[in-house]
Amino acid sequence: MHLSGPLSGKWTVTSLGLLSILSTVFTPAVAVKEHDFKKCHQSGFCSRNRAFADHALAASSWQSPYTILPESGAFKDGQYQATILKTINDQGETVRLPITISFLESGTGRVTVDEEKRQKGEIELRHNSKARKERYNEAEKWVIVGGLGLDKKAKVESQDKTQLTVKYGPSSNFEAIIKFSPFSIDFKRDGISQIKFNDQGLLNIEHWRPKIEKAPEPEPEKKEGEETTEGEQKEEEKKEEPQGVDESTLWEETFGGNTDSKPRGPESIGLDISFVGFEHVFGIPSHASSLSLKQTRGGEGNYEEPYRLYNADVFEYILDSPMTLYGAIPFMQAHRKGSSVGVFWLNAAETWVDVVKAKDSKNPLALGLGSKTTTRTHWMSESGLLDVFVFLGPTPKDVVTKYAELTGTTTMPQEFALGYHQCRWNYVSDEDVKDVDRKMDKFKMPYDVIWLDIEYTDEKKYFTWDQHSFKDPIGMGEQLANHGRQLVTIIDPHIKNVDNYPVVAELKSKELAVKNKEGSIFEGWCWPGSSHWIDAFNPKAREWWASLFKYTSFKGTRENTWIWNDMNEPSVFNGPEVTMPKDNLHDGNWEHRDVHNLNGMTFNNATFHALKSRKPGELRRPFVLTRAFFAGSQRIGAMWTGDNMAEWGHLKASFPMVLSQGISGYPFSGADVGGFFGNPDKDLLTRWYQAGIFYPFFRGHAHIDARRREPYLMGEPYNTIIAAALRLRYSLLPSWYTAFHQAHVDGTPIIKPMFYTHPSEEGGLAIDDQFFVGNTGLLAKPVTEQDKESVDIWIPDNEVYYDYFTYNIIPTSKGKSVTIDAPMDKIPLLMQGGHIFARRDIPRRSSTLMKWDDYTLVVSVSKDGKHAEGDLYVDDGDSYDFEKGQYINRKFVFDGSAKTIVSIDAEGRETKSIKEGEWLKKMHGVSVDKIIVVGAPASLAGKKEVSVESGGKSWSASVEYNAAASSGRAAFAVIKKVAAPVGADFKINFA
Ligand code: NBV
Repeated sequence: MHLSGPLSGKWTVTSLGLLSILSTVFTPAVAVKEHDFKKCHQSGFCSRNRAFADHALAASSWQSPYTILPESGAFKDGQYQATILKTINDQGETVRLPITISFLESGTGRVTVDEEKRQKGEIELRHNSKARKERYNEAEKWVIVGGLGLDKKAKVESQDKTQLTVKYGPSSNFEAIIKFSPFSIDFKRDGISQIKFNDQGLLNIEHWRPKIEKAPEPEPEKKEGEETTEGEQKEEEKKEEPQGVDESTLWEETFGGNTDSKPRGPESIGLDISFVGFEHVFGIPSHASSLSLKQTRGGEGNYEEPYRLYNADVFEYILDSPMTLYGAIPFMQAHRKGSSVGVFWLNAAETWVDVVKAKDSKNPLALGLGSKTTTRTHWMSESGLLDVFVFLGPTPKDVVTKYAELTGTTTMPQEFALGYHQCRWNYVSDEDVKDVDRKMDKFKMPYDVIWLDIEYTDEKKYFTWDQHSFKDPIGMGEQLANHGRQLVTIIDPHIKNVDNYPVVAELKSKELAVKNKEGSIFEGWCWPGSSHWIDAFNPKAREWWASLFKYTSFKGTRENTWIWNDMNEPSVFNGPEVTMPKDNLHDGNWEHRDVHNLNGMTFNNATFHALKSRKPGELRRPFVLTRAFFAGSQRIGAMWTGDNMAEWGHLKASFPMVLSQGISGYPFSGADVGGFFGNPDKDLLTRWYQAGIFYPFFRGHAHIDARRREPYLMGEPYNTIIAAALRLRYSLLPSWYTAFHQAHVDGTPIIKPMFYTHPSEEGGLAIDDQFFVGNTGLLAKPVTEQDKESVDIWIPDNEVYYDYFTYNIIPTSKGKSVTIDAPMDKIPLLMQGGHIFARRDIPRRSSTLMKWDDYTLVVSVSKDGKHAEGDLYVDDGDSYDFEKGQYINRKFVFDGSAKTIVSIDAEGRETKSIKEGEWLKKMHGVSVDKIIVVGAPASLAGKKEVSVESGGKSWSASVEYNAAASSGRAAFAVIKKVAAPVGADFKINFA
């Protein structure tokens, strides 16, 4: 049986039986069916929380029903613990919500609210469900890897009956003013409010309650044409709970023919978080939206819907939309000139976020002059704890690094993973793969990895091969290895429910699959037809999963085989919103509802660990790609933005998306080059390659129905142009790797938006189509529009900017845009003065084959001619030996006054102190061999040679100096045959 073209309606199938079943449960689509996914009003808790907000904001006398019992509070060792009382009815009945406010050593604040179990309100499951009767409290276990140490120096500065003020943070300049009644918190830095919780009174913790079956009230009889009077309306409102709850959505909910049994009833949490004086908020990926988030409660140019975070298989997604996509990171940064702050909402349930911006002017006569905008956000999650981290900056980098301290940083990748990946659904046989491999060579197009989509398997049974088409996977792997290349095979979480498939037999017999609400194995539909899903929350399931990847188990794989995890939202064709029923059960009897957004990460994590144990004694960095993700997924591998389309709009949308990933702690990201669905024309594909070389994860991919589009098929001049783009990526790989290392160290984004690099320049805060690459000073703005032959690049500062290719000095002015010509064969790329970055210039087939090549340094001298500096980080790109000091981390400094270029250890390590392993020893033979000085000082003019000193020896290197040209080209010098070992200190003297 063989399926192809399943989503376009063009089913070719050898088993009509399966086809007819599948097509009834999963109808082919042309574009995302928006109506397959909920809008806020179709999600009970979202609409209730929005209604709650409307009610609260409309009523002038609204008072939030949450009060801290002052006598319940105690502050100890950096932590304040108390009980919040929530008044739940007019009779003054209350429920108790324990609150913990932690002040962490890093200066991060954390507010956690749980619900106390009560005798009376003790949760009674309404159905025969085995679901756990607690608010989900294990998200932390999956997400947080550090930074929870309490700040013992945090202290109560003042306290009275109404409030408590805690001083904390690195210089005790942070403050949390906790008001008791109604409960609210004002987070200040240097005495100025930055973030406020419950300032609008939208805190809403839907307490557990028994369901009281009410007999339907008879409608009061009305005469024809009679309308409800205002007075009657008010009476109606009074009958509701003080919070204005609409009870119709509290219990069972049905959407698209699926009913969610909701055994625990309503239990959502909602909170307003105001960013005081901030006009821009960023983050909460993934959405096909702008980097600076839009308002979501209507009005011109705004969305009507909140941003939604509910991992889903939203193929052919629409652009400029707050609709949910495949992954979720509930982290938000707010930024204005002089301040950056952020919050991390640690909750893995379905979440919606409303964003509203309001001008607040202290002086009503100021007519808006001098008024500030405050962004008010409203967070709503379906279940679980209220658990929010607060970062007070003050810089974007501070916010990002503090977030990374909690959730971890980008995994240090396999070096090959930074090269180009060639994918399609599907390469049809091992011969096909080998042919593509040869053709890429023939057309001199470097690439590192070729990918196999689901059709390589025997009827979608993972860990098997289609014996007819892939007769010799090992031979295929060997050819790739001989060219320094890798293979990635797809493994999805749905396991085909069929006889004679040992994988499913074990999954069942060992009871390692996700269960349905009754506690029996969950069965749903996906590519293989009837399937079960591994429950990677279960440690035993992860252990078993690891056993499947051993070279001896997954036959046909070898050292250069790696894994792609798709469909792990999880995608369930016949499930609600194409995913799993929320009342399904995971390990520990947690409902799927509680953990949905974590699900994909746990599966991806299981695969990551499986790859680490494929062979005893072999400890290499795994490479895994995931589609679904959550906060923390950055520690595992790369993600991509899913099933985009071969349209210019999708190319353009990819940059805000990738930038958003980067500032949300998960920079190892990219979009399918060429667009997954459809057929890009040659211009679009070429522009997409020129743009894709700037995605941290750079992969071309195509749908099974799309025409073949390997880059060499484009013909001239496109082939040459694409090959040049690929070469540019490859020559800059040392700088990309260095940027990845920085991301690994502290969570720094790999490509950086203007607000991040130039936080004080208001004109750049919303720009999301240009970016700097790592610390190279390379400023790129890919062409993303049809027939465009120029781009306008916004210039953030007074530095000099050189064209990357011509060395022309670009006439720029700070805060203004400059037009750069960009005919089809030109990539708009500028070099900001003041940087040094490394390249490897020898063209080769793959990154692996460049391993021992010498380096070129490019020095782009600052405007004043005096300075440039940069870094280079190198390690073996494969093992974990870098954790034991087996790496090279250099800092290069050009000093125009001293007339020197030096290389020193970036961390001040004594080279001799490192016991060198094999790789480091071999690196003695690798040099910095060429240095190109752009904006070269006059002291290099007329020089034929300069002296090089290293390791107590000195020698000379030759110089070619080119004076500035009337065309605008800067003076530049090429220093050749430098022969300075890359791992050692050196000094070049051009006095
Ligand atoms: O495995 C097939 C595809 C894959 O090519 C794509 O990249 C994924 O995002 N997969 C989705 C399943 C179905 C796509 C319509």
